[in-house]
Amino acid sequence: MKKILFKGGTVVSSKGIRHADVLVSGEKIVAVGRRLAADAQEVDVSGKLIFPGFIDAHTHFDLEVSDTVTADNFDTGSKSAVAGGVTTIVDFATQNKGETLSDALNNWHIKAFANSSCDYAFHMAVSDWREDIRAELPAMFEQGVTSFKVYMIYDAMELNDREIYEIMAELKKYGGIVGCHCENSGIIGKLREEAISRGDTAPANHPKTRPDYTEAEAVRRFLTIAKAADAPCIVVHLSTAEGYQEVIRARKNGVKVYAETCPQYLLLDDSVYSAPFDKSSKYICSPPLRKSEDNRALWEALKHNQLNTISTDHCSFTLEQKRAGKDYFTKIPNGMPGVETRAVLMYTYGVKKRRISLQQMCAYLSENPARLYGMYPKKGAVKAGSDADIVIFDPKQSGVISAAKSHSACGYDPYEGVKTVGRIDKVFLRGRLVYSGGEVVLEHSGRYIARGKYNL
Ligand code: DUC
Ligand code: ZN
Ligand code: ZN
Repeated sequence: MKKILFKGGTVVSSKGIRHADVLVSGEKIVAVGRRLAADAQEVDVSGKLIFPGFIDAHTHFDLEVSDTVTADNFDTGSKSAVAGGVTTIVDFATQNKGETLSDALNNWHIKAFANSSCDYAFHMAVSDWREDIRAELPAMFEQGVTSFKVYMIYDAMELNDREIYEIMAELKKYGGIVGCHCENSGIIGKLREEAISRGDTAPANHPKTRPDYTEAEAVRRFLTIAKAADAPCIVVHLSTAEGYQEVIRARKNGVKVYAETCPQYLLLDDSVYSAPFDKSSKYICSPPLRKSEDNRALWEALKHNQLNTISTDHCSFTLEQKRAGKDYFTKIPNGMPGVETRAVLMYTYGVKKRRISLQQMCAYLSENPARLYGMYPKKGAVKAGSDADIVIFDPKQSGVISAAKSHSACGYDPYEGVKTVGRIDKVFLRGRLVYSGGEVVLEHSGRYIARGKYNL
């Protein structure tokens, strides 16, 4: 069995940082400690940080939506992931109306199989709740799908409160957990119609027709449903201070609620939407970018460990695809890339700006998603027995984000020109070097990860 000994690095976990060597044998970490010696290939990592491979628990690769398909499929999306230090993604297998959950899961296995350069798992997005779907749930757990997503808005994927309640109550029986896209569909739908009929068709109308209270109301309603069903739940891509207040309120009322945010809700704001179409359309995502006060409130929440994960909602479309909405903002496909830049952005604008600690960065990007999505300690830890998913991070390097260097098929980067501190130096996936020197050096070695039940 091939052995690798990482010598002289600083190992990061949610509990602390320590100088330690890491010994890997085959696919596993076998020892972490001072002055380890072994008959192994030595990798000098002095001056570098060793993180457990990052997990992005919110990606949309190869998703058909808005009459098109995302620019990134599992091939390009997963290469972009490993270039960002991500060794595991949890993508959303998405049920189309009329399909079974097994259809959706099979479709996602076909999309990912032999195409992914990082390990992958699936949540199941339920879009069509029927009695035969209820009967299928045990089979999902048997196949390692233990978390589910519901949408309160989004064309054909939208469910009503009763359906969401039924899904939550049913999944509770199996130890499942439900994440929700929380936006008020009725109000937003009407505001969009009114904007178009007034002739307000430019991208700037996207955030105006999705005001912060439409997220807060939906968060509150979702958490009320969770309380009624007495079920644990996740608010995904939380974007507003008001929505955050609803999370805190529900926790005080005994609701077991986890919350995810994304770099775009921490670092970007809605001022970008006043730019000309080719610039502003790049930032059209749902929920939209918010105000700098919202950014600040979410950083503060992270500082106090009140949020649980930072994922990306990577859902990329090229500028050509975005131009489908050049006459009507409602036709712009929603989403932006992010899987490649998350870690370095969180290091630069989180850790270096002292908004979060290095340990918190590790928790939000690796350990917490591993626990929340039933993969810990196989994933999310640099510990004896864990998969040897390892990020060697060089804190002394700096860089500038540029689409020209990106591995995504998106063609642009929302953070183009942004200066960063720290660099992903090398990435190991189950003991094999997959990324080094700015290149993906081993393609398509990702495997499906059947997950256990949530445990955070
Ligand atoms: N939001 C987006 O912007 N794109 C895909 C799904 C989502 O929730
Ligand atoms: Zn969503
Ligand atoms: Zn999403």
